[in-house]
Amino acid sequence: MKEFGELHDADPEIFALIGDELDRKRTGLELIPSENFTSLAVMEAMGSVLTDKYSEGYAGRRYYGGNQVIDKVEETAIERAKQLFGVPYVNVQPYSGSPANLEVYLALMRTGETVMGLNLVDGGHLTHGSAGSVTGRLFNSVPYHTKADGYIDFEELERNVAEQAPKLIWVGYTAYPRAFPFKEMAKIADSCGAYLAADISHIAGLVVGGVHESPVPYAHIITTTTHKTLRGPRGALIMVTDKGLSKDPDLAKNIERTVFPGMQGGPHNHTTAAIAVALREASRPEFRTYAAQVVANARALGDALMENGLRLVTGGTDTHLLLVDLTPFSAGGGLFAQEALDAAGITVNKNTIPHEPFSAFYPSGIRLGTPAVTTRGMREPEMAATGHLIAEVLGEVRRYVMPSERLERAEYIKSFRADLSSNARVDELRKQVAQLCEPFPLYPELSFEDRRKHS
Ligand code: DSN
Repeated sequence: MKEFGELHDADPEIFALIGDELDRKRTGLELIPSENFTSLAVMEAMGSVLTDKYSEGYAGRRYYGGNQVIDKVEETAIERAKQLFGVPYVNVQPYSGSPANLEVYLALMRTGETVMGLNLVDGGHLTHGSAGSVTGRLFNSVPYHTKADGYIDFEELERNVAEQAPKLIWVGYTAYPRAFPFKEMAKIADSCGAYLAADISHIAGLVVGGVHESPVPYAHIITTTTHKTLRGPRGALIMVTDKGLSKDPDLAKNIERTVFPGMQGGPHNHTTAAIAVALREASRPEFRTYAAQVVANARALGDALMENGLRLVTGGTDTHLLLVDLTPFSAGGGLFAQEALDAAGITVNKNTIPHEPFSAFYPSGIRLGTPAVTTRGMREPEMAATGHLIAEVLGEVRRYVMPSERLERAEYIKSFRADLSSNARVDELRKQVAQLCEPFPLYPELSFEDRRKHS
């Protein structure tokens, strides 16, 4: 039993809050597709003495003394990542996905050069050139889009590529429920000599688990966060492929210099160690079973949602992720759906849908995924039950329609929240959610709960 006694005594306030978060997770369905539950081994590495050490530089080339052990930790993480993904170069130091992606730009491009990534509203990532991100301000961003059916519009992309000759094209998405089209994107990037960077943050676990095609033969550079389907700590990797090194033999060196000293200081060694642990876990045969179940669960959840009358963007999924289109009953209704589901113990996020008809701030969809519930041990029968519960909760709020008049929205949302807090059916559904979770105990070894009761 891990009782966190030191934390309990030193800071009862934070101890209690961590206990509250554990309760929330234990009694609810975690369906945010970019979240997962790490192993206790990963958490132990994160909570280790490695957090105390400064180690700017790279193994054998550090600016501080005392890095003999840290060098081995970092080399272990690098070696495991190289093996697992099948690439010749890996940098394990990026603090997280957004810095990793910015480091790719800064290694490859001068400001003002052209980048193409999927439009944010259509399922792309902020760092792929969106206006709100520094990547959209430093570089000339010409986004590509999805068609009304939710699939990528390759014709538009090919036209723009021929006209604009981008330096960098991103393939990789945060709200795209279909297989990432590495081969098609490589053909387009190669046609104009652009670098192709695959951001596989969402699907890295599916790639190493053998249920999604690998970008390695197609991309020059691959970035990924380590905490999504890969089930590691919050961190990131930048990889260079053989294709990347053939295009530019200095690519790995440039990435390395850009990460440190270009953008970052001391690496987070506790995270590096936890990444190494997660990579070892992901190399086991059980992880392949896990990855296959993530996709099977997403399909089962999608089927259940559709059987219960909900519409999915593209009509389904190839991955861990589903996008529900709420427009049949509530354009702009993502907020109502997210908050009602939250009240019922089902965690999702409101999300834009392709050709979003309302607004990016009040979007018309919700995004769901199965990595966390699959880690918890849930399978198709639980996904069928989850789909039914989601449809029931949404049924409770489908009468709410976001006012098109901006000034009316705050009052309308306030009254929605008041109604929701007294909705007895949502309370009842919350109990059913907790019952569904009960046979799948989460972190049973952690005893925050008991200590909190006795404190
Ligand atoms: N915030 C992540 C996601 O939820 O997809 C992307 O950075």
